[in-house]
Amino acid sequence: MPHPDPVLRLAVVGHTNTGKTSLLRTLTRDAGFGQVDDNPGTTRHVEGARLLVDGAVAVELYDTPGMEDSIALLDYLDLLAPPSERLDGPERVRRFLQSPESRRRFEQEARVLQKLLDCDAGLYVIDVRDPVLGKHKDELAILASCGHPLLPILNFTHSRGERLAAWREALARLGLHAMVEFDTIAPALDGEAQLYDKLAVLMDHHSALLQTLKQDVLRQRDLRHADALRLIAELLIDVAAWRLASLPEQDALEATTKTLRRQVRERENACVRALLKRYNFSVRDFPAHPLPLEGERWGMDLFHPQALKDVGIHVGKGMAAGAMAGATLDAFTAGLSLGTATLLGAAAGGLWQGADKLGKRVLGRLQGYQEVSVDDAVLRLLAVRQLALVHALERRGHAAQTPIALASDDSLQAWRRERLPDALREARSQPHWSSLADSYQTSARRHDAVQMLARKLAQD
Ligand SMILES: Nc1nc2c(ncn2[C@@H]2O[C@H](COP(=O)(O)OP(=O)(O)OP(=O)(O)O)[C@@H](O)[C@H]2O)c(=O)[nH]1
Ligand SMILES: [Mg+2]
Repeated sequence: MPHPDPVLRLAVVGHTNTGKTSLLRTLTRDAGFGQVDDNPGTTRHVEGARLLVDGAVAVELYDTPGMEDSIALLDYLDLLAPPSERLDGPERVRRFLQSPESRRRFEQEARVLQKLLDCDAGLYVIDVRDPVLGKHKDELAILASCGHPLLPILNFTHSRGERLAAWREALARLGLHAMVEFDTIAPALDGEAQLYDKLAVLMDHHSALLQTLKQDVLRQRDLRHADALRLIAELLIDVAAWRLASLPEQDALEATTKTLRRQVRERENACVRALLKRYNFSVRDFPAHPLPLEGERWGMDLFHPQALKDVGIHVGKGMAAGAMAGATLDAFTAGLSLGTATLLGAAAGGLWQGADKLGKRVLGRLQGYQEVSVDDAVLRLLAVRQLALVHALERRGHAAQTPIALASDDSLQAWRRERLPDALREARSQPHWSSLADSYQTSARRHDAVQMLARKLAQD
């Protein structure tokens, strides 16, 4: 038996406007692939894309123009190769491809059939909102005659008016029993895995490659998830540890709080951008999140007590309202044991700039400064929001055209109500753990805290 070609070639075929280009976008995680439009006849030429495993090409996917006039084409095929000649499917298609009409009236269809002949299999994309019509049956008959496996991809499964049952029955009557539901806008979490599994059943020769591809897809998904949780954990540690010194007068405290809020918003914003990037989406996908971030988002400011209440986070009596909302005046005392006399001595000796940051804080406290930090409730809101974003990103296909909308639901109760995780509580007393601080230092303990927090986030 000849050794199978190590690269699997798949033609994405189907009626016009069923979401073929959209399927390519979602499978390649590339929202910039090809042209997608509500109008039929958008894709006019065959265009390829590749799926890599460990840097090597595993699959070549080809987007093709939509089939439009299959009823007439089937008649023409019957004319070119009457049944009495008993040509088989691929022979009939080849004869058509040599005919003059393949360069004129049926130019689009010829491109599709040529590509499908060249490939190992076809993914036949169906808009399951369409009624099953004669044109679809003729189209399938012609495509099937190319002699390669066809896997129907049932698209638009989340749309109203889907006719899944009718399509399943019609496909079975045409001898197509394996099929997969795959909504290109909102595929199931294991949608790709299912697609490659089904394809492996149809393609014995390539089943090992398809299994490798499937495992890789699952591994990449896990890696993205772990990275996302680490990004959120970093954000939370940075914000929990962050504190600003302020003179104790109300004006000064309010001004410091304003600065603190701006910095925390910017830090959250950086996390949002990093998450979008990790999932191959762009900031355009999330315009609800104005960039750069100012003021209100998700309908409500991060520091507004109502924003916290709206997502079910308990706001203690201690949390200030108005200009001080979301900020906590800290009664922080750790570090005093360092020896304030030494520090005072260092400052007096002109070593202020060089003095350890912790020392400066202690010094500041001794001189009547206050420390402003972020309220627990704000940390809870940050965690809930970022987890909601990850949830949305993991369920979004790269064909999606509408902005990401975050669902508000009752999940993540732990983050709303329970005691904050130990890692965050510890961060409170470690100002140099915040990457916002000049004194920021990476350390094994901070690293462990991020890991612990990421594990906690994974439980939600
Ligand atoms: N709601 C929803 N819309 C979809 C889905 N798949 C595709 N669309 C939309 O359907 C329209 C057509 O999608 P395309 O990917 O351009 O379809 P196509 O089959 O490549 O079209 P042609 O190239 O014209 O044959 C676009 O507006 C898509 O955004 C889906 O699963 N759900
Ligand atoms: Mg297209």
